[in-house]
Amino acid sequence: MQKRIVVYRPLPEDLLAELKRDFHVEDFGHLDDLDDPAFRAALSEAHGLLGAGQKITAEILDAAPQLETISSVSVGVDAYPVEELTRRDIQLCHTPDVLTETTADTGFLLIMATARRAMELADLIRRGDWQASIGEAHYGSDVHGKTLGMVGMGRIGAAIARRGALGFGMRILYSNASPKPALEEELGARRRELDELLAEADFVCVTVPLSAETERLIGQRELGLMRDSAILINIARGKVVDETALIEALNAGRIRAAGLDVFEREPLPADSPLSHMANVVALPHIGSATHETRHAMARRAVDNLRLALSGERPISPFNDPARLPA
Ligand code: 8YV
Repeated sequence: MQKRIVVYRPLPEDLLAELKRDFHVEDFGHLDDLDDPAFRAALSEAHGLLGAGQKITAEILDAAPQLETISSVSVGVDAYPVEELTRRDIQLCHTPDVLTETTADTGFLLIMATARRAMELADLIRRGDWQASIGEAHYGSDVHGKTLGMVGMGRIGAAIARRGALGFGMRILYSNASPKPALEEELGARRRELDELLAEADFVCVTVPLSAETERLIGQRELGLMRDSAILINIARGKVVDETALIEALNAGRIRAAGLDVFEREPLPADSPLSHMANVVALPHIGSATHETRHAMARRAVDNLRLALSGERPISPFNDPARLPA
């Protein structure tokens, strides 16, 4: 009997066809509502689930009694109840590595765009307001030679730090649960307590995964420690930063600008001040969104799922249900 897979995020045609050769696939394309009755019916018989972005709850797992594996088309796993999955002996897989460099590019895009006020000044041209050579009121600030403070120094954090140190001659500080001696050696990076990093950095770049420990890690107090000339970049998850406190800090000039690819609520509500503040560059969660990388992520998710459902070790498992303590 073929195992059954439910897909709730669009997959490239070639990968969908590949999955269909080995499995019974029910493809829901882009599914916004996981309460959809047809999805729930499919879940009741599913052995594998492939998707991303949607919150998977214990209640959804109850509706999927045969489920063996969830393969997420993402590196972040904050949408999944990881302990609950492990307790139920369900394998969770994700897509690290293949998106590291693209997401680091996005981080650097935000560093450059905020520092040099690229969107604000490009808008000036769009409005037809470039009437004379620009003056001090429109100057940005340098990126090269400045201090880049990485909040989190995982794969993506390291890739941004590498761009900063090797491409732009930046001094790198980082706060991370564990020291990174190899990166200290390679990039001259220095580990700091978060408070010290916030006080010293010209750019504070958040790359930590969202967890109970990191939710609202950057709040009013932390923003208050930053220099008034500093710029905050968030490419991790919106909830790592207290958005209300951020808006206040930006409005009060307590920090210079923010470059944001992620928000507390996504899509960002149109009436959010962040959507139109001059000192904010807001992107619609495009961290990994290139043709090449999204295909590579889907490829990895399909491979993970196929391996796990065939009883083999997936390429990038997130949890380890087999090693569950009794
Ligand atoms: C995607 C991401 O947007 O991988 C992640 O964790 O945040 C992004 O690459 C994600 O797949 C959400 O759909």
